[in-house]
Amino acid sequence: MIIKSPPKIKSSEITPEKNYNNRRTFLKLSAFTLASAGLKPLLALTDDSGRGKYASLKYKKSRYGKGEQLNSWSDITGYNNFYEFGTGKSDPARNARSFKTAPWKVSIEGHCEKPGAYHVEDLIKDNELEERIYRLRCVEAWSMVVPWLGIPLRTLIEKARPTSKARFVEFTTLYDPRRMPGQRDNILDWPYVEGLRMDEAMHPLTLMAVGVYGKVLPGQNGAPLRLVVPWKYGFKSIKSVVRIRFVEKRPLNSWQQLAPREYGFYANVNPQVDHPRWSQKRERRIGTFFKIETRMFNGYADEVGGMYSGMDLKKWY
Ligand SMILES: Nc1nc2c(c(=O)[nH]1)N[C@H]1C(S)=C(S)[C@@H](COP(=O)(O)O)O[C@H]1N2
Ligand SMILES: [Mo]
Repeated sequence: MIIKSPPKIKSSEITPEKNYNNRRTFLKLSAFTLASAGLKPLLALTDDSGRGKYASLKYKKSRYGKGEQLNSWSDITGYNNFYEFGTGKSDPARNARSFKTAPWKVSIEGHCEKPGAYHVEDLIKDNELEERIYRLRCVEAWSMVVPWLGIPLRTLIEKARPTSKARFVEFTTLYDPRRMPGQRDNILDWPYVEGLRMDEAMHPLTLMAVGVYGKVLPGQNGAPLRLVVPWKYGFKSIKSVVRIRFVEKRPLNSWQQLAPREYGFYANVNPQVDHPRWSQKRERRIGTFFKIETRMFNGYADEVGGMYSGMDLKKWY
């Protein structure tokens, strides 16, 4: 993301103070509870340092993205947006190096029959993983091709048994400024929040990833668990998720909250709808020189277009 013009809005000016404080307290508490509960170490997905050695995972190949030219490991793990670890593209690789992601629990909440706090390795078993090669198109008009390892979010949602009141899914990143130094600056109203409509969340392309290039996700890519929604701008693909909540109302995602004229809820890749400060018609594939045309829904229109038929995509950007 580029933050030039508006920023530095205090979160207290946007969110009613009371909500804001409640949210903070809740997340601080849960981080504290997890850290002090003496949870069993994660074996399947991480070594016991919490990161670093990246044991190879078991996974099956899938049909997605065959024939695409993959970006390199060093592009994918060295050029990142993860503002919790700094705003420069090379900051996350440096600052997330010592980020401990084991143990890690994910809280499933809201309108569902099986809420609870789950170890990440109980939610996603490594023998369930598949490789999905997806294009990732950042709102800043660059892109990459990434071999993710994950499971469809749908699989996880079905286990939670959402009720008919669940119309949207809200995702929240860890809030812990001691471990995520970027959260000491008021760039966004931390923690980072994202959301999907239920049909988008249930779409077979929507992935929860725990790995990349056959290895456990490095910190800078959103370890230990991150969302991947390939037809939407990259900011929808929230990293280091600690909470998944089934809600009735459309969640207010972090970038929309910061700059609602620039970033919407849907954030579908759309070359026809420019960002107010730059064109979205073309993109630069990281590692290449010439720009390429951006495709509607990032090239996934056949699969996902139907979910938006009849919607004015200029209005619902
Ligand atoms: N929590 C969190 N998630 C985030 C971000 C962030 O700053 N914080 N950046 C987003 C943006 S703008 C992009 S383009 C992608 C980048 O993912 P990658 O670094 O794995 O390529 O992560 C998204 N998820
Ligand atoms: Mo992005």
